[in-house]
Amino acid sequence: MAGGVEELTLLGVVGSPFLHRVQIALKLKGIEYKYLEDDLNNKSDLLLKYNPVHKMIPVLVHNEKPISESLVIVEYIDDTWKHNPILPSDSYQRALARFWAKFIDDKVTTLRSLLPINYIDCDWKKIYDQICWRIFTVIIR
Ligand SMILES: N[C@@H](CCC(=O)N[C@@H](CS)C(=O)NCC(=O)O)C(=O)O
Repeated sequence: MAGGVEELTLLGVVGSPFLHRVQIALKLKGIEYKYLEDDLNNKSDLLLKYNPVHKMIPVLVHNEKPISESLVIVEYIDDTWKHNPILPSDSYQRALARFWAKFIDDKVTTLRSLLPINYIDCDWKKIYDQICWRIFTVIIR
């Protein structure tokens, strides 16, 4: 917003690694924002309005314009506020950074899908065995 006050709101849920990724980017840039905690069991109208495709947090709303997908948000932050760059300036190094970010995303999602919804009362030994096996199959692929 040229010359105006920036309005920055972040929708999230405490404990989400995807939210933390965005929060770290904003912290590195020293940018102030308003945080709104959502409830994934009862998603807010704001979340459904701003991320109608995936209905997932995090969503960054910059001057009424919503951006979703944590990696897309981090790149938007880096593009919009140029100080303290997050991605390297060299295009090959940037490609590598994107490669590893995507790699981590894919693996986190794969591992998370193994966790039961009610993981407090689950059989941890069984879960541990499944995760080890899954990591093994990913590595040898
Ligand atoms: N690829 C997305 C993943 C975001 C994601 O998985 N968010 C979870 C919380 S950690 C969510 O909103 N889940 C709600 C749902 O699946 O309905 C990103 O990087 O932002």
